[in-house]
Amino acid sequence: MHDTLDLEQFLEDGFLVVDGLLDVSEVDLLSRIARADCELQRIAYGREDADGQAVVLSVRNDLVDDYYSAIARSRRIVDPMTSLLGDEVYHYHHKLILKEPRVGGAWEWHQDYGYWYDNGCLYPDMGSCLIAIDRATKENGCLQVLRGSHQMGRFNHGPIGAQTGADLERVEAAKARCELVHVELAPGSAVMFHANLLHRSDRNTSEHPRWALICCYNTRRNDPYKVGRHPNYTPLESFDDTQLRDAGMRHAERLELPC
Ligand SMILES: O=C(O)CCC(=O)C(=O)O
Repeated sequence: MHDTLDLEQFLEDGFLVVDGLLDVSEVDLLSRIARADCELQRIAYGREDADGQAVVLSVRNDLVDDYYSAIARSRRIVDPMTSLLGDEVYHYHHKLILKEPRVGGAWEWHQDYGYWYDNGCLYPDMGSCLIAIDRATKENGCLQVLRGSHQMGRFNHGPIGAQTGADLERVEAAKARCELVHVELAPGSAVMFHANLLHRSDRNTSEHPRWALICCYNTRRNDPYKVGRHPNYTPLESFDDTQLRDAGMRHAERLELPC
């Protein structure tokens, strides 16, 4: 993960796929925890796409003693993110995307920096790691990206449905120049992507759910100049594999799940 080739690829494409970031038992535990987690359902909310179909998500700014937070702290993500973004990273927030069969809405074209710019982040030196909980395919609305579009800088963003989307005239021009990639992922595999990468996803028209955990990071030197919707710089204690496993077991025990 840390060799020069991967970094060059990330700088060129704006994203990097990491197969098997979580192994089969780890992602199975994540899936069981998320599906048994009433609190997750309680705080989840919908954001309607341009056609009025809602995509459901649950966002958390704080790191607590649970499996989602432990994954966000995992060195398997934090170390490569540090290399890819070229600075110490801190946890900006994490979220679960709950795209349900037949009803899960689309995400309109956007850049995450389009969302985060107004939070006082002066640089686009930010990134996310999307980890597939369920297999992500074209049919269930996997992430789509425009390869290399992060090099175009930030587009203007405005309302589309109940979401915030990138200027569609510019998106069309970007589509004519950049390859559209459907990022299909096996459960446990991940894609790390730059905050200026244009991305979207389709509605889930399939019979299969498409849940994912997205961990978002900001860099230390990009500490927001004002208080925004997500945290300012806070040193991130990263976790080794034992700490990750132990956090998963504690979370499963609290939910009374067999580990
Ligand atoms: O999971 C997806 O389809 C996209 C989510 C996304 O783009 C976001 O949360 O900013």
